[in-house]
Amino acid sequence: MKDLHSWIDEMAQLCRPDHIHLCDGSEAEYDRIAQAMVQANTFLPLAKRPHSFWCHSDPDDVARVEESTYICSEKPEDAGPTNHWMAPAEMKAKLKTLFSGCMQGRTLYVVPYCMGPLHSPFAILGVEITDSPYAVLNMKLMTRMGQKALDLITKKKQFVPGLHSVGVPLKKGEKDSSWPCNSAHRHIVHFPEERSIWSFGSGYGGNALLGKKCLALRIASVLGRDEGWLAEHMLILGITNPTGEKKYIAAAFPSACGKTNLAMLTPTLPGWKIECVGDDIAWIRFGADGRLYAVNPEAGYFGVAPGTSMKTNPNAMKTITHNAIFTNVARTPDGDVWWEGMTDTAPKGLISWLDTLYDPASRMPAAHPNSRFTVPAKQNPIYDPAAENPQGVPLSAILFGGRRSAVLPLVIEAFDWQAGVFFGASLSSETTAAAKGETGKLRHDPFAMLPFCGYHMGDYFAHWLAMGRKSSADKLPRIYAVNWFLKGKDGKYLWPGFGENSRVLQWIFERTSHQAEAKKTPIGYIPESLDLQGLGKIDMAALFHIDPTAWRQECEELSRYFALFGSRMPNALLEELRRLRRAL
Ligand code: TSX
Ligand code: MN
Repeated sequence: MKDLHSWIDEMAQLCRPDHIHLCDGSEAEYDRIAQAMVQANTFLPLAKRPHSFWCHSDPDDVARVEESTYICSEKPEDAGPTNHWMAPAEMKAKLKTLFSGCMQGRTLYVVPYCMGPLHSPFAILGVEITDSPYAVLNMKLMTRMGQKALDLITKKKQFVPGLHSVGVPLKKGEKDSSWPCNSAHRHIVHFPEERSIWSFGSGYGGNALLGKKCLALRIASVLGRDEGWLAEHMLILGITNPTGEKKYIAAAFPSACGKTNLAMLTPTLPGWKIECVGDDIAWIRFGADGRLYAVNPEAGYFGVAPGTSMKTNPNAMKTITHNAIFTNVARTPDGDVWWEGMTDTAPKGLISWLDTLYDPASRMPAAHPNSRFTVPAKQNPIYDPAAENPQGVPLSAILFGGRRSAVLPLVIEAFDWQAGVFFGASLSSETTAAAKGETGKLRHDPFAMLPFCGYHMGDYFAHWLAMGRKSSADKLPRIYAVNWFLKGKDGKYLWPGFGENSRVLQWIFERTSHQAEAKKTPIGYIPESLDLQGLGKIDMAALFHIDPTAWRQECEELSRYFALFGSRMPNALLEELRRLRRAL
């Protein structure tokens, strides 16, 4: 592994910053950088939320950029058909040109960080070099950042290097913009064999906070493949029944399915309790007892704001009352934040995410649909006591969920691990207005990992199958598919969702300890019954209807999709598909 100081020197010579700042992660450092951002007009302190700031990005820099995201493995076939690829040497040459002198007039921040609890066997160390003070502060909230991580890096002589620049050098005396970025030359690049990250041109979210999607998913998925563990796009929650028995569940959902809401669920079932380990990423490996254990590598939430309210997610609302950064939300004249769905009606005198007086007649949203809050996870009132357990938490169940208005029932249990891997590989979701492109179109997103797998997705499926062969059925978590989004003939949602999902979690909880009955269907096991006490009329027949014609079509579609992965598509999953076809 590279020596930290020689790497910093090399990158500084390439980027030519005016100053270099090695981050210690202290509160004082956070406050100094935030103050400078207030001076520079990037941050606005929020009168209604202590130690919190509002900011907005360039309108061209509002989301991850999949079209500019690359996996530069030595061989193109190791990146697979679902990733962009370029030969590493060619990409390196391109990047060196882009990064050459890109930090002139700026400060180069060295951000040492740890993903996972500091002394956990799961922990992975990283160093992000960035010229974005916004990235530094977000990394402080989202990771274990600073001196302690640096000490571990020095001791272990190991870290994942990540270079990031907004890509806008400043001439002497030139005034900076409030959100510098270089949208025309964006590159989010991963070198899986070298285990390094280079990100140019964007200051937003996953493009700039390299610990999150770049390290904890794309690079970590490669490490997991090589070392026999899993890096997953999953929430982790703890669930306790009325007699005090506790279990842990991990769940993968594509975007716009309410992953953060489920991670922080307030159960409507009396006596049940849910606590939050993580809302986005799970690193999962076997313990000595043959069970799978999960840690959340992150230390904060970078959550989508719109739709978050005291009704949909009271715990998130209580988490973001202080020490938060709000990006691209609207703000009120009295120094608070607002977004669509936060309250039924918009406050008067709103300032939109673009920092102009909001005109409700414009029919544009006041907050950007991908606007975010960044906040420390430990502020969550239901932060799980075991969330920082260095050994992780033992998983009893793994859920795969999508937004499907038809076909997929409310909940279904896989016959076994292999059938569960088939559930994961089959995951798809209907697009919403929040994403660009056509609304209501079915998009495949196997394991909710399509944008985040750092290698060939066919090999990834094979890795999941191999993990299942390392233990026994009684020790492995049971696997479920869930779908909160079924609609009736009238176009209305059939299931109330949100806190009522605790009724589905109850069935799953009890299934994993042989306390609940199930009926066998061609696809898997469905509940014999659910506790529906206190709910209005629920059309259980529609929620659990399995339409053979629709399922045959689903099989046709999956067969076409799986063909994309060619010879790397595991036979076992094609066999699952054939078995399902026969059973229908
Ligand atoms: O997050 C959601 N969850 C999971 C909650 C733990 N959402 C929001 C998705 C967008 C991010 C849901 N939306 C859920 C859900 O379970 N279900 C639905 C669909 C739905 C929306 C509104 C109602 C019912 C279902 N009810 C009324 O409008 C009264
Ligand atoms: Mn995510």
